[in-house]
Amino acid sequence: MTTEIENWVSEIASLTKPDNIRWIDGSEQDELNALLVERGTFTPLNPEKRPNSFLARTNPADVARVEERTFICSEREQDAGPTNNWFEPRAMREKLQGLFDGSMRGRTMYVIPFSMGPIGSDQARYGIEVTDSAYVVSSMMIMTRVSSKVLDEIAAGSEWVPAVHSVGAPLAEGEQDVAWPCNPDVHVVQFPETKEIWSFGSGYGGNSLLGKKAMSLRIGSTMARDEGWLAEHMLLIRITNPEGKQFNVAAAFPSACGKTNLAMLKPSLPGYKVETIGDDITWIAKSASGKLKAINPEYGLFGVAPGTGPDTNQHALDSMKENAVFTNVALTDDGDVWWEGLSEPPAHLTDWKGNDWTPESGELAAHPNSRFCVPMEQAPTVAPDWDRAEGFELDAILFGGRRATNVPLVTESRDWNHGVFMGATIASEQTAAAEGPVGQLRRDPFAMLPFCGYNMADYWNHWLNIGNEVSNPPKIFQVNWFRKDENGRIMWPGFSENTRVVDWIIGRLENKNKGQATPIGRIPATGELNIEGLGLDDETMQKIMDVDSDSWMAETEMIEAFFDGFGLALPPEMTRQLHWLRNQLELQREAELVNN
Ligand code: OXD
Ligand code: MN
Repeated sequence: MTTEIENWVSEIASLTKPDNIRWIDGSEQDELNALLVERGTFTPLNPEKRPNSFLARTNPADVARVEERTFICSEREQDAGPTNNWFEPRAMREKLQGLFDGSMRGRTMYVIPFSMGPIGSDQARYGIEVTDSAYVVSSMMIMTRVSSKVLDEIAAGSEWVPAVHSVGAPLAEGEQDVAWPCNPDVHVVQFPETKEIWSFGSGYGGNSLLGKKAMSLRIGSTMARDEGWLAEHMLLIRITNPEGKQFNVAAAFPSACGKTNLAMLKPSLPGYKVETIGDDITWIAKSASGKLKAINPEYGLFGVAPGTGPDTNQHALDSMKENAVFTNVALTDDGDVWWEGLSEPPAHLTDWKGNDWTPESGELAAHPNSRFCVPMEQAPTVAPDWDRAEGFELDAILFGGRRATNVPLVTESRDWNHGVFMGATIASEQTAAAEGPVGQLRRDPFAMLPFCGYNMADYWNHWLNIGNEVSNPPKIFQVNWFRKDENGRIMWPGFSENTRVVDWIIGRLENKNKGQATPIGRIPATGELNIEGLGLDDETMQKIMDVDSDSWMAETEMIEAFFDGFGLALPPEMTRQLHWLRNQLELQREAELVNN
């Protein structure tokens, strides 16, 4: 072990003042789970129903990522950009010193060496998280590769990211602990220049499992900018078509927009196979052959439970049959888990807050952001070689959002730069994964709004550069499963039937489908999308694919206003793309006038 790490650990310990320090090597899972049961943090589930699985109930105030308490502390405010909460680094350090001073009193400080990516891969990056939460240690063991081998890699000269986490609930002498200690003064802080993470107050997922959003995306994106790669909020799958050809596809969707479902897609068309490589985060680098190659830096799934059922994602259900940690779902009377969307509601449950629940209660039994956490290997769809060190060369990148209007089922970008424009302008109706009003449209560029560790406009510029530096970049598409008709009904059946969209995309990659040019990109030509057996009439298909010049013209106004927020940092290419789009819409409008 390096003295650098030892010194850092003692420095954090003298600040936080834990009762003791425990170095974790990855072998402690069972012991910690037993401890969590003893403390009441974990409720063991019925082993006959779900072996070696547990339910955690958080404090009802600690249930989601807290974006307004997430800070990017770069030296210059403009380097955080208008979409991040910037805080002056020295002032933040002072604040953190106050918050963390004595914050681990009465607790054990765990030291977790972890790797994002296969240990030893040139795409892997290492971190050390210290935390006073055994729940965090147990979850980190599922979500990352926790191993003392990481210390060897660091000793051999690899860089590492220091990550400090405390629930912020010191225990006085003899004070009884609560099942879910936390502190309302949540701070999730990233220092991009020194590549450090400090998180205080929350034990919940993205706030406390610091390998995930904090390291793999916020700090990851700044490492990627500096080192010439991309750290993305994307799933990663390998698709085999009926001819046996394989295609690697990454896809970015805002949180809770069906990413896990696509990652484990159960194909509805015969002869297709979809294998899961990752469900949330993808790191993309340039490959020697002029393509982009990708890995999943994570080691487990941390998926939203509600809405997961036999019809929507049987594969996800199969992944959590055992060795699963559930957070904030409901408990059945026979010691198993339940959430809205799993099945018909049972007559009685214990809800996510620990209260009695019946269908008449008029409340959700599971929190809408409740989660399941399982090792990646348990996904029945996992690619046998999912964690190969060399990664997967990308054939296509998809951008999605939850759009009731305007955005067709699938659109292919004209080229890389247009694809970056598509990624920059995706929007989604707000979901439950973050705090805030559900249902409002929010622009979520690259699904990275809460996760980009630097100025979003500089990030777009980085994307433009990366694609133009390789000879054979992936093709970029935009998809939208969620378009609604005038009665507010989602028109496309979605889920397994999204295979049909994948099928069209592959047809484009193979140059078998021609598509049809529109001002916003290429959509399927009539008859190209296989809708056999779906019972969708021509009129509905027309509405699903429609590109309406007037409402798109209005959308360009919104995009322009959004872009204006980035001031001079906005890459001129984005403005050029916007002008191009407007010209095309004008032309379409004129053609419509002539035709009518
Ligand atoms: C997640 C998220 O937890 O995006 O993956 O919020
Ligand atoms: Mn996510």
